Parts: sequence; C-alpha cells; structure tokens
Amino acid sequence: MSETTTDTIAQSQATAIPAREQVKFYQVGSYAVGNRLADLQWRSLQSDPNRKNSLTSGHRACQGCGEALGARYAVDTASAVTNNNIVAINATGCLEVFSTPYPETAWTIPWLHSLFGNTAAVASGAAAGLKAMGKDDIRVVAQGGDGGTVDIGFGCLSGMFERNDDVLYICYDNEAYMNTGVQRSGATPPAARTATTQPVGEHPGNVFTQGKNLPRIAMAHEIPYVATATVADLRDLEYKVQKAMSYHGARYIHVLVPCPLGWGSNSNLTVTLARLATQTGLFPVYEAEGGEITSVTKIRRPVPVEKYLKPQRRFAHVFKEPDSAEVIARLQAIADRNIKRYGLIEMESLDEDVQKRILSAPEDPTGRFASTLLAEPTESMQTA
Ligand SMILES: Cc1ncc(C[n+]2csc(CCOP(=O)(O)OP(=O)(O)O)c2C)c(N)n1
Ligand code: SF4
Ligand SMILES: [Mg+2]
Repeated sequence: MSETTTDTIAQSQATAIPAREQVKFYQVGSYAVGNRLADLQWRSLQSDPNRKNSLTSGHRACQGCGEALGARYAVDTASAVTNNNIVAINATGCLEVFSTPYPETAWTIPWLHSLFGNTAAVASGAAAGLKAMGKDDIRVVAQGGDGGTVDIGFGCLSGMFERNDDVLYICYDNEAYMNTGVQRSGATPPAARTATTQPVGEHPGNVFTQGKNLPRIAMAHEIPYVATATVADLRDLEYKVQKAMSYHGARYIHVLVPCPLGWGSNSNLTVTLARLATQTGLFPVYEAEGGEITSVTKIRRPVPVEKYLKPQRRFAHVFKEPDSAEVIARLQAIADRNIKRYGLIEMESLDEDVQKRILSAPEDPTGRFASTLLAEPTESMQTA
C-alpha cells in the first residue's frame, strides 16, 4: 500500500460524521472525477492509483452488479486498513460464483469459500485458529448475500454475535436469492415479484410482512458495531468498513446492493436505485455501537416511493393492479415509519401535509401484528 493511501485512511479514520457528509462525490468508477477534485483526506481509496485491488477485473458479474461494486469497495478498505492482513470467508452466492469459478479466481487476497449457510461459523473458526497461532494481526472478514445471511446462515451468525467473535461480517443485500434464479429471501420487500412470489392471486408479489431486519437483530445482540450502507454512497461504505476494522469483536455491516437482473432494472440505474432506496426512507442508513444508534444519514426531502418502485420490473404489477393505490400507500407507510423511527428528516423543513403524514405513520405498517390479534377474546381466555 502506498504512503498516500495509508495517510488517507489514517486521516479519514478520525473523520467526524457531519464533516464527512459535506463532501459530495460523483462516483463513476475507480478514478472518479469527484475524488480527484477533493482534498486528499476526502478522497476515496479507489482514487489512489497505487491501491491494491482485492477483487480484480475478469470476474463474471452482470453489468451494473451492485454486489460486485460494494464488495470491491468494502474489501479493498478492509485490506488497506490492515496492511493487507485479511482473510475473507465467502458464502455461496453470486459474489462467490461470479468471482471464483474453480480453478480461476478474481480475488487477490487469502479467500475461502464456505458453504451457503455456515460462513459465520467458518469465519469464527478462522479467527479462533489465527488467535491460537498467535496471529491476531490477521483479521477475518466474512461476506454473504441476504439469503446466506438472514435465512440459512442466521443461526451461525447469531452465535458469532453472541460469542463476540473477532469477525467483520458484511451482508450484501440484493433482496433475493439471485444466484439460483431470484427466489424470495427473508429480506425480500413486500409486493416484490420473485420466481417464488409471482404477481398472481389476490395479493400479487411478496407478502406484506416485516421480513427479517438483520441490522436491528444484530443491534439486539449489543455487538460493538453495526452499520447499514448502500452503493450510492461508497465513501460512506469505506468509512464504515474502516471504522468497523478499528474494533475487535463481532461487527456487522449490511449493504444494499441493487441487482439489475433480479430487480429488472437497467444496469446504469444501480447507484440511482440505491440512492432512491435511502431517500424514500425504505432503506435507512445508520450506525450503532453497543446496540445503540449513534449516527443516522439524514435525507433532505422524502422522495415518494413510486419513484423508487417504477424503474424496477419486480414492482411493475403494482402499477397495474386495481388496488394499486392501496399497495403503494402500504409501501409508503413503511418508508414513513422508518423516517419517524430513525429520525431521518428534520421535520421542521417539511411541508405541513408531509409532516403530518410521517408523524401519523403506523407503528405496524405491514399490518401483520394487527391481523394476528383476535377481534374478541375467546370465552376460555375470559375465564382464565
Ligand atoms: C444448503 C444449500 N442450499 C441451497 C444452495 C443453493 N444456493 C446457492 S447460492 C443460493 C442463493 C444465494 O442467495 P443470496 O445469499 O441472497 O446471495 P446472492 O446470490 O443473491 O448474492 C442458493 C439457494 C446451496 N448451495 N446450499
Ligand atoms: S444476478 Fe445480480 S447479484 Fe448476481 S451477478 Fe448479476 S447483478 Fe450481480
Ligand atoms: Mg441475495
């Protein structure tokens, strides 16, 4: 790693969050214009021509793959801040398949492929093994998709959190099982079409449930560091990886990574969609330390959810349904609940009607809790 890179990382490690938000980058690739024009301390690691690429060219991700973009920034940062002393453990999924069709690999770091569901356990084992060998300076990064993380790998991950194992786990959330043909996961949003939630029947697309909100579940384990991020703000992602690596113990970063193939979106809209996901309030971006939220990325004005849904074919049926307005209103209620819950907006800056709508957002926007309540207590309950 060049000295410039080390300085950049060291300086930005001390960066206060409000200051970080003053710089607007226009990410267009490795040598982004915004990076070059910014002061050294604000530049992305990717603007350093001497940086090391953890994930090199030649891999087989689709054009516009958010996961490839997010992984590159995240792992390059983890690698840089540890002087390239990392080992990565990768769950089965798109990231593993497109980067490592045996016997080839696009990774330039020590990298292990685990099973689909045991990434966290393999990473915990690697961290324990390194510790036993006295090699604590080698840090472990685990990575997986949303399916591998919130569904099949969840038990191992919860164990890793509970034991506070010295691992940074990064989940690249593209909201479905993309590698096997876009099946629903516990992170698929309500109404979305997938191969297993077809737009047919009374309630087309995915059911309205809360899904599994892994960042909140991770926070409940009170681990040292939890953060959410998106590929719309790659400098923020770098910052969070850097910060996570400054801690020991279990750490978790959940990155929203749009998938053109699974979402049915144009490949040039990956960053735009990630930005809209945050600006609508559907994907809140924040940090939590020891189980408490310590920073939230504010949004200036709430963007109506239609703007985010429209460019994605997985939501096309929503706009054709007779009760389209009702479905959109339910999705809007989820965004509004997030805005209220995470304090994403300065309320005073909003028009009165928008303010009112957000403040009256339901605590239970998917209606799942309400629908399970019994209308009347049964006789046996009354007598109990
Ligand atoms: C035990 C087991 N069940 C199913 C599979 C098949 N499988 C491989 S990857 C994958 C989906 C991955 O989805 P996700 O974790 O969200 O990653 P993505 O491909 O979306 O990045 C599935 C079902 C498997 N490898 N092992
Ligand atoms: S299917 Fe989606 S996640 Fe997989 S490589 Fe293509 S764009 Fe990336
Ligand atoms: Mg996925």
